[in-house]
Amino acid sequence: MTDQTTAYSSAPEGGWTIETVADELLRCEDERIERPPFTDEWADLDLDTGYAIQDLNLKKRLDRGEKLIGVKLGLTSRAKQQRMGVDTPFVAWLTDAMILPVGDPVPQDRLIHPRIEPEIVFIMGERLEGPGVTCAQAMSAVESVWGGAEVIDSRYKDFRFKAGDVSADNASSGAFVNGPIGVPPSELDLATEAVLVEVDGQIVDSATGAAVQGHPGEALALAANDLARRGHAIEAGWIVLTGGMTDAVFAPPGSSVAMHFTSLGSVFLNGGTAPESTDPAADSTTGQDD
Ligand code: 0L1
Ligand code: MG
Repeated sequence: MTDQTTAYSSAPEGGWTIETVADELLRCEDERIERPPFTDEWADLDLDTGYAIQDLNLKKRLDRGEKLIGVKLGLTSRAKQQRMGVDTPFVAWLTDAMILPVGDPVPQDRLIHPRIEPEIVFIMGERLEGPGVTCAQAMSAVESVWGGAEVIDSRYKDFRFKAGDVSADNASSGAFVNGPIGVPPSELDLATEAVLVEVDGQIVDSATGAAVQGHPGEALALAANDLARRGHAIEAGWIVLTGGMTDAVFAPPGSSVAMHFTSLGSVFLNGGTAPESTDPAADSTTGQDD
């Protein structure tokens, strides 16, 4: 893990430190509370500081029994970058607590304002370690390719954040589910693999794999190279979510969302039911907050 924790802990800004931001983000996640971005008060909370916070919270997740199972990329497509107003792709952690079993509804009882986005997903056959990894090298380490859906959930009100906020927040991690078909990467052209996003019976968006850094393998290479900077590699057997191909769609209770891939099958998700809340005014699970 990075030693930035020590570096920043003695220099709080706006009263926040790496440790207190990490604690607050996990508390917001556990208690389903949304809050303003920390950069409103801590202007120097940049991407790398966010990574230090993310790493600290990974340690806490592992300490409480979660297992590290892979990584996810954030903001690898123009659609996502434009929507969120942040143009820096970045990497975050996946643990087994984020797996959504096929057929389960969106877990509204543990999320604040979930949104769903289609993803090209890799399962790694070999370890991949940067720096200097190319797209071709990255793809040769992939065992299988899947279509998937990520249920993102920001701890920030209205999903308003800067790069440091969102990297600290583990890239709005919530849950993810893989589709029904996994194929060796040699069996399809990932740049032209398309997805249609359907909400309540209407097609609302579409993209191809090329939306993700020109090719999802580029995103995988980016992840390996970025993680190398942080002292990590992508391990064999890990799952890699390469980033939302389109903007994410709301997933309120009662909604029905499907991601239809050309060759990788369809992923269906239903919005489930509204969680019980003791404080309805604080319950933001409709997600219609921006
Ligand atoms: O909340 C967000 O949209 C940031 C995470 C981005 C996830 C992605 O691009 O796949
Ligand atoms: Mg995503």
